[in-house]
Amino acid sequence: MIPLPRYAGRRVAVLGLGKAGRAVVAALVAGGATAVVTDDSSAAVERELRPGVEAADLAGGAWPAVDLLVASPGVAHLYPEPHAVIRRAWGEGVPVDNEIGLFFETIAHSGAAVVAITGTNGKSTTTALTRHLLEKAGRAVQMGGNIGRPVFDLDPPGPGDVVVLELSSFQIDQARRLSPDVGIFLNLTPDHHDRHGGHGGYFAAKRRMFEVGRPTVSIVGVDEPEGRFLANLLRAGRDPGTATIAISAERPLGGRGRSFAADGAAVVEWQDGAELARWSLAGIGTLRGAHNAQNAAAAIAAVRSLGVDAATIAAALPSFGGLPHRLEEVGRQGRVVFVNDSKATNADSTEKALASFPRVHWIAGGKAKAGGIEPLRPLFGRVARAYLIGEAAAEFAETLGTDVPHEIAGTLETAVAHAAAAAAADGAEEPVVLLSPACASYDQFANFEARGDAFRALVRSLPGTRFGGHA
Ligand code: UMA
Ligand code: ADP
Repeated sequence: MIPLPRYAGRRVAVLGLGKAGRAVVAALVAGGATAVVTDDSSAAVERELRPGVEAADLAGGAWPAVDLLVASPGVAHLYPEPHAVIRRAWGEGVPVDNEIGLFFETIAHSGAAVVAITGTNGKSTTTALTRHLLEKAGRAVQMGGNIGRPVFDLDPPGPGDVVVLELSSFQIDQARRLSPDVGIFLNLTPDHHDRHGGHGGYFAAKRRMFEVGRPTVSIVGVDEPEGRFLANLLRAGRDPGTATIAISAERPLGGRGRSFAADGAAVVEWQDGAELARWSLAGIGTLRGAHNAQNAAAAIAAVRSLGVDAATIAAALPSFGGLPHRLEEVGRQGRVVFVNDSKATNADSTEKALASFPRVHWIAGGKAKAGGIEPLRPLFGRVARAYLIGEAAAEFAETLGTDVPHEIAGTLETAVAHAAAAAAADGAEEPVVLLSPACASYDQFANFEARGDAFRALVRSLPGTRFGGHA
Protein backbone atom coordinates (compact mmCIF):
# COMPACT_ATOMS: atom_id res chain seq x y z
CA MET A 1 0.00 0.00 0.00
CA ILE A 2 1.15 3.57 -0.74
CA PRO A 3 0.52 5.73 2.36
CA LEU A 4 -0.76 9.28 1.90
CA PRO A 5 1.14 11.37 4.49
CA ARG A 6 0.25 14.69 2.88
CA TYR A 7 -3.06 14.78 4.79
CA ALA A 8 -1.65 13.75 8.20
CA GLY A 9 -3.75 15.25 11.00
CA ARG A 10 -6.42 16.42 8.53
CA ARG A 11 -9.79 15.12 7.37
CA VAL A 12 -10.54 13.91 3.86
CA ALA A 13 -13.94 12.76 2.58
CA VAL A 14 -14.15 9.60 0.46
CA LEU A 15 -17.22 8.94 -1.72
CA GLY A 16 -17.73 5.32 -2.82
CA LEU A 17 -16.27 2.42 -0.88
CA GLY A 18 -15.54 -0.14 -3.59
CA LYS A 19 -12.03 -1.25 -4.49
CA ALA A 20 -10.77 2.24 -5.33
CA GLY A 21 -12.35 4.03 -2.35
CA ARG A 22 -11.27 1.45 0.21
CA ALA A 23 -7.67 1.63 -0.99
CA VAL A 24 -7.74 5.43 -0.61
CA VAL A 25 -9.18 5.14 2.91
CA ALA A 26 -6.40 2.71 3.87
CA ALA A 27 -3.75 5.06 2.41
CA LEU A 28 -5.20 8.07 4.28
CA VAL A 29 -5.36 6.25 7.60
CA ALA A 30 -1.82 4.89 7.15
CA GLY A 31 -0.67 8.46 6.45
CA GLY A 32 -2.23 9.77 9.68
CA ALA A 33 -5.39 11.39 8.26
CA THR A 34 -9.02 10.83 9.22
CA ALA A 35 -11.19 9.47 6.39
CA VAL A 36 -14.78 10.72 6.41
CA VAL A 37 -16.58 8.09 4.36
CA THR A 38 -19.86 7.91 2.51
CA ASP A 39 -21.51 5.50 0.09
CA ASP A 40 -25.04 5.10 -1.26
CA SER A 41 -24.95 1.65 0.36
CA SER A 42 -25.07 1.92 4.16
CA ALA A 43 -23.68 -1.63 4.42
CA ALA A 44 -20.54 -0.49 2.58
CA VAL A 45 -20.11 2.34 5.11
CA GLU A 46 -20.66 0.03 8.11
CA ARG A 47 -17.97 -2.35 6.86
CA GLU A 48 -15.41 0.43 6.59
CA LEU A 49 -15.76 1.96 10.08
CA ARG A 50 -12.67 1.58 12.29
CA PRO A 51 -10.24 3.89 14.11
CA GLY A 52 -9.36 6.72 11.73
CA VAL A 53 -12.55 6.26 9.71
CA GLU A 54 -15.80 8.18 10.39
CA ALA A 55 -19.16 8.12 8.63
CA ALA A 56 -21.02 11.32 7.66
CA ASP A 57 -24.12 12.22 5.68
CA LEU A 58 -22.33 14.31 3.08
CA ALA A 59 -25.35 14.66 0.82
CA GLY A 60 -27.79 16.14 3.32
CA GLY A 61 -26.20 16.71 6.75
CA ALA A 62 -24.06 19.54 8.06
CA TRP A 63 -20.90 19.54 5.94
CA PRO A 64 -17.92 18.49 8.07
CA ALA A 65 -14.59 20.30 7.95
CA VAL A 66 -12.77 18.35 5.24
CA ASP A 67 -9.88 19.45 3.02
CA LEU A 68 -10.80 17.33 0.02
CA LEU A 69 -13.40 14.97 -1.42
CA VAL A 70 -12.06 11.85 -3.17
CA ALA A 71 -14.68 10.41 -5.55
CA SER A 72 -14.75 6.83 -6.88
CA PRO A 73 -14.66 6.20 -10.64
CA GLY A 74 -18.10 4.60 -10.70
CA VAL A 75 -19.75 7.70 -9.20
CA ALA A 76 -21.26 10.06 -11.79
CA HIS A 77 -19.11 13.20 -11.61
CA LEU A 78 -20.97 15.28 -14.20
CA TYR A 79 -23.31 13.27 -16.45
CA PRO A 80 -26.04 12.10 -16.55
CA GLU A 81 -25.99 14.33 -13.47
CA PRO A 82 -23.43 14.98 -10.76
CA HIS A 83 -23.78 12.87 -7.64
CA ALA A 84 -25.38 14.86 -4.80
CA VAL A 85 -22.20 14.69 -2.68
CA ILE A 86 -20.04 16.04 -5.50
CA ARG A 87 -22.53 18.83 -6.13
CA ARG A 88 -22.43 19.64 -2.42
CA ALA A 89 -18.61 19.74 -2.36
CA TRP A 90 -18.63 22.21 -5.24
CA GLY A 91 -21.10 24.33 -3.27
CA GLU A 92 -18.90 24.20 -0.17
CA GLY A 93 -15.79 25.11 -2.19
CA VAL A 94 -14.10 21.80 -1.33
CA PRO A 95 -11.82 20.44 -4.06
CA VAL A 96 -12.91 17.14 -5.61
CA ASP A 97 -10.20 14.74 -6.79
CA ASN A 98 -9.88 11.01 -7.29
CA GLU A 99 -7.40 8.23 -6.54
CA ILE A 100 -5.52 8.84 -9.79
CA GLY A 101 -4.94 12.56 -9.12
CA LEU A 102 -3.75 11.74 -5.58
CA PHE A 103 -1.53 8.94 -6.91
CA PHE A 104 0.32 11.19 -9.36
CA GLU A 105 0.72 13.83 -6.63
CA THR A 106 2.04 11.26 -4.16
CA ILE A 107 4.62 9.60 -6.41
CA ALA A 108 5.73 12.78 -8.23
CA HIS A 109 9.23 12.72 -6.69
CA SER A 110 9.64 8.96 -6.38
CA GLY A 111 11.90 8.61 -9.43
CA ALA A 112 9.57 5.95 -10.84
CA ALA A 113 8.30 6.09 -14.43
CA VAL A 114 4.58 5.73 -15.12
CA VAL A 115 3.13 4.27 -18.32
CA ALA A 116 -0.59 5.13 -18.51
CA ILE A 117 -2.81 3.33 -21.00
CA THR A 118 -6.26 4.36 -22.17
CA GLY A 119 -8.55 3.72 -25.15
CA THR A 120 -11.92 2.09 -25.68
CA ASN A 121 -10.69 -1.47 -26.25
CA GLY A 122 -7.50 -3.36 -25.54
CA LYS A 123 -6.48 -1.44 -22.43
CA SER A 124 -6.12 -4.48 -20.18
CA THR A 125 -4.29 -6.55 -22.79
CA THR A 126 -1.87 -3.71 -23.55
CA THR A 127 -1.32 -3.05 -19.85
CA ALA A 128 -0.58 -6.72 -19.12
CA LEU A 129 1.68 -7.05 -22.16
CA THR A 130 3.65 -3.91 -21.27
CA ARG A 131 4.16 -5.28 -17.79
CA HIS A 132 5.24 -8.65 -19.19
CA LEU A 133 7.80 -7.14 -21.59
CA LEU A 134 9.28 -4.94 -18.86
CA GLU A 135 9.47 -7.83 -16.44
CA LYS A 136 11.29 -9.95 -19.02
CA ALA A 137 13.66 -7.03 -19.58
CA GLY A 138 14.55 -7.25 -15.89
CA ARG A 139 12.79 -4.04 -14.82
CA ALA A 140 11.06 -3.62 -11.46
CA VAL A 141 7.47 -3.19 -12.59
CA GLN A 142 4.02 -3.00 -11.01
CA MET A 143 0.62 -2.95 -12.72
CA GLY A 144 -2.64 -1.40 -11.50
CA GLY A 145 -5.59 0.91 -12.14
CA ASN A 146 -8.78 -0.02 -13.98
CA ILE A 147 -7.37 -3.51 -14.62
CA GLY A 148 -8.45 -4.33 -11.08
CA ARG A 149 -5.71 -3.42 -8.61
CA PRO A 150 -6.36 0.07 -7.24
CA VAL A 151 -3.37 2.39 -7.42
CA PHE A 152 -3.09 2.90 -3.66
CA ASP A 153 -2.85 -0.85 -3.26
CA LEU A 154 0.50 -0.86 -5.08
CA ASP A 155 3.82 -0.85 -3.22
CA PRO A 156 5.48 2.57 -2.98
CA PRO A 157 7.53 2.76 -6.21
CA GLY A 158 11.19 3.75 -6.05
CA PRO A 159 13.76 5.25 -8.44
CA GLY A 160 14.02 3.29 -11.69
CA ASP A 161 10.79 1.38 -11.08
CA VAL A 162 8.02 1.38 -13.66
CA VAL A 163 4.31 1.53 -12.86
CA VAL A 164 2.00 0.45 -15.69
CA LEU A 165 -1.52 1.83 -15.25
CA GLU A 166 -4.73 1.08 -17.10
CA LEU A 167 -6.84 4.24 -16.89
CA SER A 168 -10.54 4.47 -17.76
CA SER A 169 -12.16 7.62 -19.05
CA PHE A 170 -13.87 7.94 -15.65
CA GLN A 171 -10.54 7.88 -13.84
CA ILE A 172 -8.86 10.37 -16.18
CA ASP A 173 -11.74 12.83 -16.26
CA GLN A 174 -11.90 13.28 -12.49
CA ALA A 175 -8.14 13.41 -11.78
CA ARG A 176 -6.89 16.89 -10.85
CA ARG A 177 -3.32 15.90 -11.58
CA LEU A 178 -1.99 13.63 -14.32
CA SER A 179 1.71 13.26 -15.09
CA PRO A 180 2.48 9.98 -16.86
CA ASP A 181 5.91 9.66 -18.46
CA VAL A 182 4.51 7.56 -21.29
CA GLY A 183 0.86 7.91 -22.34
CA ILE A 184 -0.96 5.50 -24.67
CA PHE A 185 -4.20 6.29 -26.51
CA LEU A 186 -5.15 3.04 -28.24
CA ASN A 187 -8.39 3.72 -30.07
CA LEU A 188 -11.80 5.35 -29.69
CA THR A 189 -15.23 3.91 -30.48
CA PRO A 190 -18.57 4.81 -28.86
CA ASP A 191 -18.81 3.78 -25.18
CA HIS A 192 -19.76 5.30 -21.81
CA HIS A 193 -21.62 8.14 -23.52
CA ASP A 194 -24.03 8.46 -20.59
CA ARG A 195 -21.15 9.36 -18.27
CA HIS A 196 -19.52 11.84 -20.64
CA GLY A 197 -22.43 13.64 -22.28
CA GLY A 198 -21.78 11.95 -25.66
CA HIS A 199 -18.85 11.02 -27.87
CA GLY A 200 -17.19 14.44 -27.75
CA GLY A 201 -17.19 14.34 -23.96
CA TYR A 202 -15.81 10.81 -23.99
CA PHE A 203 -12.96 11.87 -26.27
CA ALA A 204 -12.37 14.99 -24.18
CA ALA A 205 -11.92 12.83 -21.09
CA LYS A 206 -9.29 10.67 -22.80
CA ARG A 207 -7.54 13.73 -24.26
CA ARG A 208 -6.94 15.07 -20.77
CA MET A 209 -4.27 12.42 -20.27
CA PHE A 210 -2.22 14.21 -22.94
CA GLU A 211 -3.42 17.80 -22.65
CA VAL A 212 -3.07 17.89 -18.86
CA GLY A 213 -0.62 15.01 -18.44
CA ARG A 214 1.84 16.13 -21.13
CA PRO A 215 3.71 12.82 -21.20
CA THR A 216 7.30 12.79 -22.41
CA VAL A 217 6.27 10.11 -24.90
CA SER A 218 2.75 10.03 -26.36
CA ILE A 219 1.79 6.86 -28.21
CA VAL A 220 -1.35 7.46 -30.24
CA GLY A 221 -3.50 5.05 -32.25
CA VAL A 222 -4.32 6.82 -35.51
CA ASP A 223 -6.93 4.46 -36.96
CA GLU A 224 -9.79 6.82 -36.00
CA PRO A 225 -10.09 10.55 -36.75
CA GLU A 226 -9.88 11.41 -33.05
CA GLY A 227 -6.48 9.69 -32.81
CA ARG A 228 -5.21 11.46 -35.93
CA PHE A 229 -6.43 14.77 -34.52
CA LEU A 230 -4.71 14.13 -31.18
CA ALA A 231 -1.43 12.99 -32.77
CA ASN A 232 -1.40 16.15 -34.87
CA LEU A 233 -1.93 18.33 -31.79
CA LEU A 234 0.95 16.68 -29.97
CA ARG A 235 3.39 16.37 -32.88
CA ALA A 236 7.03 17.40 -32.61
CA GLY A 237 7.63 21.01 -31.90
CA ARG A 238 4.81 21.55 -29.46
CA ASP A 239 6.53 20.61 -26.21
CA PRO A 240 10.34 20.50 -26.56
CA GLY A 241 11.82 17.20 -25.41
CA THR A 242 8.65 15.23 -26.03
CA ALA A 243 7.92 12.66 -28.71
CA THR A 244 4.74 11.52 -30.41
CA ILE A 245 4.65 7.99 -31.79
CA ALA A 246 1.80 6.90 -34.08
CA ILE A 247 0.51 3.33 -34.01
CA SER A 248 -1.84 1.56 -36.40
CA ALA A 249 -3.52 -1.83 -36.59
CA GLU A 250 -4.34 -1.23 -40.25
CA ARG A 251 -1.32 -0.19 -42.24
CA PRO A 252 2.41 0.53 -42.09
CA LEU A 253 2.61 4.27 -41.45
CA GLY A 254 6.04 5.17 -42.80
CA GLY A 255 6.34 8.94 -43.20
CA ARG A 256 8.11 11.30 -40.82
CA GLY A 257 8.85 10.50 -37.20
CA ARG A 258 8.55 7.26 -35.27
CA SER A 259 5.70 4.79 -35.74
CA PHE A 260 4.76 1.22 -34.92
CA ALA A 261 2.23 -0.59 -37.09
CA ALA A 262 0.78 -3.98 -37.77
CA ASP A 263 1.91 -5.61 -41.02
CA GLY A 264 -0.06 -8.86 -41.18
CA ALA A 265 0.92 -10.89 -38.13
CA ALA A 266 3.91 -8.67 -37.36
CA VAL A 267 4.61 -5.33 -35.71
CA VAL A 268 7.02 -3.04 -37.54
CA GLU A 269 8.93 -0.05 -36.14
CA TRP A 270 9.61 2.84 -38.52
CA GLN A 271 11.73 5.95 -38.22
CA ASP A 272 11.44 8.61 -40.93
CA GLY A 273 10.31 6.09 -43.52
CA ALA A 274 12.96 3.46 -42.72
CA GLU A 275 12.11 0.13 -41.12
CA LEU A 276 14.08 -0.25 -37.86
CA ALA A 277 12.76 -3.53 -36.45
CA ARG A 278 10.08 -6.17 -36.97
CA TRP A 279 8.51 -8.59 -34.48
CA SER A 280 6.49 -11.58 -35.66
CA LEU A 281 3.36 -12.44 -33.70
CA ALA A 282 2.71 -15.59 -35.77
CA GLY A 283 1.96 -18.57 -33.56
CA ILE A 284 1.53 -16.48 -30.38
CA GLY A 285 -1.94 -17.64 -29.31
CA THR A 286 -2.43 -14.82 -26.80
CA LEU A 287 -1.85 -12.16 -29.47
CA ARG A 288 -4.10 -13.45 -32.27
CA GLY A 289 -5.85 -11.00 -34.58
CA ALA A 290 -5.32 -7.49 -35.92
CA HIS A 291 -6.71 -5.96 -32.73
CA ASN A 292 -3.96 -7.64 -30.72
CA ALA A 293 -1.39 -6.39 -33.22
CA GLN A 294 -2.56 -2.89 -32.24
CA ASN A 295 -2.14 -3.75 -28.56
CA ALA A 296 1.29 -5.25 -29.24
CA ALA A 297 2.36 -2.21 -31.29
CA ALA A 298 1.41 0.05 -28.37
CA ALA A 299 3.13 -2.06 -25.73
CA ILE A 300 6.28 -2.46 -27.83
CA ALA A 301 6.37 1.29 -28.53
CA ALA A 302 6.10 1.96 -24.79
CA VAL A 303 8.88 -0.37 -23.73
CA ARG A 304 11.13 0.74 -26.61
CA SER A 305 10.75 4.30 -25.34
CA LEU A 306 11.86 3.04 -21.91
CA GLY A 307 15.03 1.63 -23.45
CA VAL A 308 14.20 -2.06 -23.95
CA ASP A 309 16.05 -3.47 -26.96
CA ALA A 310 14.40 -5.22 -29.93
CA ALA A 311 15.91 -8.65 -29.24
CA THR A 312 14.66 -8.72 -25.63
CA ILE A 313 11.14 -7.92 -26.87
CA ALA A 314 11.30 -10.67 -29.52
CA ALA A 315 12.38 -13.20 -26.90
CA ALA A 316 9.64 -12.12 -24.46
CA LEU A 317 6.57 -11.94 -26.75
CA PRO A 318 5.91 -15.71 -27.06
CA SER A 319 5.66 -16.19 -23.28
CA PHE A 320 2.90 -13.57 -22.84
CA GLY A 321 0.21 -15.42 -20.92
CA GLY A 322 -2.66 -13.16 -22.07
CA LEU A 323 -5.67 -12.40 -19.92
CA PRO A 324 -8.42 -14.78 -18.93
CA HIS A 325 -11.66 -14.59 -20.96
CA ARG A 326 -10.10 -12.73 -23.92
CA LEU A 327 -9.37 -15.19 -26.75
CA GLU A 328 -7.97 -17.47 -24.04
CA GLU A 329 -6.97 -20.89 -25.33
CA VAL A 330 -8.27 -23.10 -22.52
CA GLY A 331 -7.53 -26.54 -23.92
CA ARG A 332 -7.02 -28.85 -26.88
CA GLN A 333 -8.64 -32.17 -27.63
CA GLY A 334 -6.91 -33.80 -30.58
CA ARG A 335 -6.87 -31.18 -33.37
CA VAL A 336 -9.64 -29.12 -31.76
CA VAL A 337 -8.74 -25.87 -29.99
CA PHE A 338 -11.11 -24.43 -27.36
CA VAL A 339 -11.10 -20.64 -26.98
CA ASN A 340 -12.76 -18.69 -24.16
CA ASP A 341 -13.71 -15.14 -25.23
CA SER A 342 -16.38 -14.63 -22.57
CA LYS A 343 -15.34 -10.96 -22.19
CA ALA A 344 -16.92 -10.36 -25.62
CA THR A 345 -20.24 -9.00 -24.40
CA ASN A 346 -21.13 -7.18 -27.62
CA ALA A 347 -20.92 -7.70 -31.39
CA ASP A 348 -17.91 -5.35 -31.66
CA SER A 349 -15.77 -7.62 -29.49
CA THR A 350 -17.05 -10.84 -31.07
CA GLU A 351 -16.16 -9.43 -34.48
CA LYS A 352 -12.50 -9.39 -33.37
CA ALA A 353 -12.75 -13.03 -32.28
CA LEU A 354 -14.43 -14.33 -35.45
CA ALA A 355 -11.91 -12.44 -37.57
CA SER A 356 -9.08 -14.21 -35.72
CA PHE A 357 -9.91 -17.75 -36.93
CA PRO A 358 -10.67 -19.17 -40.39
CA ARG A 359 -13.26 -21.73 -39.22
CA VAL A 360 -15.15 -21.79 -35.92
CA HIS A 361 -17.76 -23.73 -34.05
CA TRP A 362 -19.29 -20.71 -32.41
CA ILE A 363 -21.06 -20.64 -29.03
CA ALA A 364 -23.04 -17.41 -28.75
CA GLY A 365 -25.95 -15.94 -26.82
CA GLY A 366 -26.90 -14.75 -23.38
CA LYS A 367 -28.59 -11.46 -22.59
CA ALA A 368 -28.75 -9.72 -25.97
CA LYS A 369 -27.49 -6.22 -26.71
CA ALA A 370 -29.25 -3.87 -29.14
CA GLY A 371 -28.47 -4.78 -32.75
CA GLY A 372 -27.73 -8.42 -31.87
CA ILE A 373 -25.32 -10.23 -34.21
CA GLU A 374 -26.48 -8.61 -37.46
CA PRO A 375 -23.23 -6.54 -37.69
CA LEU A 376 -21.29 -9.84 -37.79
CA ARG A 377 -22.90 -10.98 -41.07
CA PRO A 378 -19.72 -10.38 -43.13
CA LEU A 379 -17.97 -12.97 -40.94
CA PHE A 380 -20.72 -15.63 -41.05
CA GLY A 381 -18.73 -17.53 -43.71
CA ARG A 382 -16.20 -18.49 -41.02
CA VAL A 383 -18.81 -20.20 -38.87
CA ALA A 384 -19.04 -23.98 -39.41
CA ARG A 385 -21.96 -24.17 -37.00
CA ALA A 386 -23.42 -22.00 -34.21
CA TYR A 387 -24.59 -23.27 -30.81
CA LEU A 388 -26.98 -20.75 -29.28
CA ILE A 389 -27.55 -20.28 -25.56
CA GLY A 390 -29.54 -18.08 -23.19
CA GLU A 391 -32.25 -15.50 -23.78
CA ALA A 392 -30.88 -14.36 -27.14
CA ALA A 393 -30.90 -17.85 -28.74
CA ALA A 394 -34.15 -17.46 -30.72
CA GLU A 395 -33.25 -13.97 -31.94
CA PHE A 396 -29.79 -15.08 -33.04
CA ALA A 397 -31.26 -18.17 -34.76
CA GLU A 398 -33.46 -15.86 -36.79
CA THR A 399 -30.50 -13.71 -37.82
CA LEU A 400 -28.44 -16.75 -38.86
CA GLY A 401 -31.44 -18.08 -40.83
CA THR A 402 -30.40 -20.42 -43.61
CA ASP A 403 -26.97 -18.78 -44.00
CA VAL A 404 -25.29 -20.54 -41.06
CA PRO A 405 -26.02 -24.05 -39.72
CA HIS A 406 -27.08 -23.62 -36.10
CA GLU A 407 -28.93 -25.13 -33.17
CA ILE A 408 -30.56 -23.79 -30.03
CA ALA A 409 -28.43 -25.54 -27.41
CA GLY A 410 -29.98 -23.61 -24.51
CA THR A 411 -27.24 -24.12 -21.94
CA LEU A 412 -23.49 -23.73 -22.12
CA GLU A 413 -23.10 -27.36 -21.06
CA THR A 414 -25.06 -28.68 -24.07
CA ALA A 415 -23.36 -26.21 -26.39
CA VAL A 416 -19.86 -27.35 -25.35
CA ALA A 417 -20.76 -31.05 -25.69
CA HIS A 418 -22.31 -30.60 -29.14
CA ALA A 419 -19.62 -28.22 -30.42
CA ALA A 420 -16.81 -30.51 -29.23
CA ALA A 421 -18.34 -33.51 -31.01
CA ALA A 422 -18.96 -31.61 -34.24
CA ALA A 423 -15.51 -30.00 -34.23
CA ALA A 424 -13.85 -33.40 -33.71
CA ALA A 425 -15.58 -34.61 -36.88
CA ASP A 426 -14.69 -31.41 -38.77
CA GLY A 427 -12.15 -31.94 -41.56
CA ALA A 428 -10.39 -28.58 -40.92
CA GLU A 429 -6.72 -28.68 -39.91
CA GLU A 430 -7.36 -26.94 -36.59
CA PRO A 431 -11.09 -26.56 -35.86
CA VAL A 432 -11.85 -24.02 -33.16
CA VAL A 433 -14.64 -24.14 -30.58
CA LEU A 434 -15.11 -20.49 -29.68
CA LEU A 435 -17.18 -19.08 -26.82
CA SER A 436 -17.65 -15.46 -27.90
CA PRO A 437 -21.19 -14.71 -26.81
CA ALA A 438 -21.78 -11.15 -28.14
CA CYS A 439 -24.09 -10.88 -25.11
CA ALA A 440 -24.06 -10.03 -21.44
CA SER A 441 -24.04 -13.05 -19.16
CA TYR A 442 -26.58 -12.05 -16.52
CA ASP A 443 -29.42 -14.32 -17.73
CA GLN A 444 -27.43 -17.47 -16.85
CA PHE A 445 -24.30 -16.39 -14.94
CA ALA A 446 -23.25 -13.88 -12.26
CA ASN A 447 -20.87 -12.12 -14.70
CA PHE A 448 -18.67 -12.76 -17.74
CA GLU A 449 -15.93 -14.22 -15.55
CA ALA A 450 -18.27 -16.89 -14.15
CA ARG A 451 -19.38 -17.74 -17.70
CA GLY A 452 -15.78 -18.10 -18.89
CA ASP A 453 -14.84 -20.14 -15.82
CA ALA A 454 -17.77 -22.48 -16.50
CA PHE A 455 -16.65 -22.89 -20.12
CA ARG A 456 -13.07 -23.64 -19.04
CA ALA A 457 -14.28 -26.25 -16.52
CA LEU A 458 -16.55 -27.91 -19.12
CA VAL A 459 -13.70 -28.11 -21.64
CA ARG A 460 -11.36 -29.57 -19.06
CA SER A 461 -13.90 -32.25 -18.18
CA LEU A 462 -13.90 -33.53 -21.78
CA PRO A 463 -11.93 -36.77 -22.15
CA GLY A 464 -8.30 -36.38 -23.24
CA THR A 465 -8.16 -32.58 -23.09
CA ARG A 466 -4.76 -30.96 -22.79
CA PHE A 467 -5.08 -27.84 -20.63
CA GLY A 468 -4.01 -24.33 -21.47
CA GLY A 469 -5.05 -20.87 -20.36
CA HIS A 470 -5.52 -19.61 -16.84
CA ALA A 471 -6.19 -21.42 -13.59
N1 UMA B 1 -21.29 4.00 -5.35
C1 UMA B 1 -22.09 4.98 -4.77
N2 UMA B 1 -22.76 5.81 -5.59
C2 UMA B 1 -22.69 5.75 -6.95
C3 UMA B 1 -21.86 4.76 -7.53
C4 UMA B 1 -21.17 3.90 -6.70
O1 UMA B 1 -22.18 5.08 -3.54
O2 UMA B 1 -23.34 6.56 -7.62
C5 UMA B 1 -20.58 3.08 -4.46
C6 UMA B 1 -21.11 1.66 -4.53
O3 UMA B 1 -22.16 1.47 -3.61
C7 UMA B 1 -19.88 0.84 -4.17
C8 UMA B 1 -18.73 1.69 -4.69
O4 UMA B 1 -19.23 3.01 -4.89
O5 UMA B 1 -19.74 0.67 -2.77
C9 UMA B 1 -18.21 1.15 -6.01
O6 UMA B 1 -17.27 2.03 -6.54
P1 UMA B 1 -16.88 1.96 -8.10
O7 UMA B 1 -18.11 1.74 -8.90
O8 UMA B 1 -16.08 3.17 -8.41
O9 UMA B 1 -16.04 0.62 -8.21
P2 UMA B 1 -14.69 0.11 -7.54
O10 UMA B 1 -14.96 -1.18 -6.86
O11 UMA B 1 -14.03 1.18 -6.75
O12 UMA B 1 -13.85 -0.23 -8.87
C10 UMA B 1 -13.23 0.83 -9.58
C11 UMA B 1 -13.50 0.63 -11.09
N3 UMA B 1 -14.95 0.64 -11.32
C12 UMA B 1 -15.52 1.49 -12.18
O13 UMA B 1 -14.92 2.29 -12.82
C13 UMA B 1 -17.02 1.38 -12.32
C14 UMA B 1 -12.93 -0.70 -11.55
O14 UMA B 1 -13.07 -0.79 -12.96
C15 UMA B 1 -11.44 -0.75 -11.22
O15 UMA B 1 -10.92 -2.02 -11.57
C16 UMA B 1 -11.25 -0.51 -9.73
O16 UMA B 1 -11.84 0.76 -9.36
C17 UMA B 1 -9.77 -0.48 -9.33
O17 UMA B 1 -9.13 0.67 -9.79
C18 UMA B 1 -14.09 -1.73 -13.40
C19 UMA B 1 -14.90 -1.16 -14.54
O18 UMA B 1 -15.98 -1.65 -14.81
C20 UMA B 1 -13.43 -3.01 -13.90
N4 UMA B 1 -14.40 -0.12 -15.24
C21 UMA B 1 -15.07 0.43 -16.40
C22 UMA B 1 -14.72 -0.35 -17.65
O19 UMA B 1 -13.67 -1.01 -17.68
O20 UMA B 1 -15.48 -0.21 -18.63
C23 UMA B 1 -14.62 1.88 -16.59
P1 ADP C 1 -10.35 -3.28 -22.22
O1 ADP C 1 -9.51 -3.40 -21.00
O2 ADP C 1 -10.14 -1.97 -22.93
O3 ADP C 1 -11.79 -3.63 -22.03
P2 ADP C 1 -9.29 -5.88 -23.12
O4 ADP C 1 -7.84 -5.94 -23.39
O5 ADP C 1 -9.81 -6.43 -21.85
O6 ADP C 1 -9.77 -4.36 -23.28
O7 ADP C 1 -10.07 -6.57 -24.34
C1 ADP C 1 -11.49 -6.71 -24.28
C2 ADP C 1 -12.05 -7.14 -25.62
O8 ADP C 1 -11.90 -6.06 -26.55
C3 ADP C 1 -11.28 -8.31 -26.25
O9 ADP C 1 -11.86 -9.53 -25.89
C4 ADP C 1 -11.39 -8.03 -27.73
O10 ADP C 1 -12.61 -8.56 -28.21
C5 ADP C 1 -11.49 -6.53 -27.83
N1 ADP C 1 -10.20 -5.87 -28.12
C6 ADP C 1 -9.01 -6.06 -27.50
N2 ADP C 1 -8.07 -5.25 -28.01
C7 ADP C 1 -8.66 -4.50 -28.95
C8 ADP C 1 -8.23 -3.45 -29.83
N3 ADP C 1 -6.98 -3.01 -29.82
N4 ADP C 1 -9.15 -2.92 -30.67
C9 ADP C 1 -10.42 -3.34 -30.68
N5 ADP C 1 -10.90 -4.33 -29.90
C10 ADP C 1 -10.04 -4.90 -29.04
